[in-house]
Amino acid sequence: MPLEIVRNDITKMNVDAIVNAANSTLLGGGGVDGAIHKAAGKGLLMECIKLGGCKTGQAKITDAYKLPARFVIHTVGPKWKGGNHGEKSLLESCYRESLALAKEHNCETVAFPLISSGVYGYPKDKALRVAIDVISDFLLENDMTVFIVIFDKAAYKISEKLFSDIAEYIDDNYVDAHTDYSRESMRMKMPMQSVMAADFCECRASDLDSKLKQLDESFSQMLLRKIDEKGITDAECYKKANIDRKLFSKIRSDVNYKPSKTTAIAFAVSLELSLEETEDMLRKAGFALSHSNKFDIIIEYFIENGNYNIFEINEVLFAFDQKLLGA
Ligand code: AR6
Repeated sequence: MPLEIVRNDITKMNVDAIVNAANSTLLGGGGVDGAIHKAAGKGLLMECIKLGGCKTGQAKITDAYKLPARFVIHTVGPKWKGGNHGEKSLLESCYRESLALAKEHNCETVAFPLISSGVYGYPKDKALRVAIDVISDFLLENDMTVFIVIFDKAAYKISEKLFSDIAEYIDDNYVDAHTDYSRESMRMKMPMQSVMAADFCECRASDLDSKLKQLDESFSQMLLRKIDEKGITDAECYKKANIDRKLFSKIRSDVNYKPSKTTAIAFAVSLELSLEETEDMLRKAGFALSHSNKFDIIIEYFIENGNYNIFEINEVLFAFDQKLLGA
């Protein structure tokens, strides 16, 4: 998945580069900066001393010493002063500059903390939005896997309004899973062997043969047809779906490819399919949307509201502890 939101300690991330939310001296501090310096060891500070500081919105790169990563990219986020002092564009610049440095050093995987959202006081939901917007724009043009590392999920929240809208939508639509369970167990009580035997007798071999010849369009065929109908390129489609190129090529070349449910939905979202079309596409991959689980209801909420921004959907799925869309 090109952009992933994960919960972790960034010093543990096994990636090409981790990004440090530093201060303009680059000589260490508290928060994530302190944790990175502590885990990397003295060598990092020695190299940072030679850099001569860094301006807000800019970034500099060093080795990562004892960290599992290869590089540390140090960037200086803005201090939050109410939002009218250019904080947003400075924060955007932190992400852009860091990504440019990562690209220059051929990094394939990069992990960011939520820059400025701790000591510097940038509201976490706004900081996350900036991170997602800049990174997803970058990924439209570049192949890289980028992680946004959320450290303290308790403190992290999506916008109150969106959260409560979705919570309400889930309340309205959530069917107690027990209903499904009891239906399922009823079905299991049927004498399966006799049902199967009877079915088989009724269906002679030649019937079966002709039925097999009338196979419906497969998932992969529908996906390629929809890409053509929408007049978009393959790359536009898989990037908007947060799917990497290799997986897309696999699907393209295998007419019978069976995607995971999250991959199938990611494509439906990137193609901006209606709910009905989404269900059709899911059926082709052997899945359905139901009101028995939160994941499906959240997806339905976004499609019904015509919001096809996969990164926003993932932000909400993350907040509700659900699997994210993409590969
Ligand atoms: N892994 C991932 N994220 C972390 C970790 C960690 N180990 N530790 C904290 N965070 P902050 P800032 C999160 O304060 O706001 C320093 O003293 C944290 O929950 O580290 O940019 C510098 O030297 C928060 O969401 O950075 C500067 O003086 C995010 O990282 C100043 O703080 C950023 O919090 C920079 O402040």
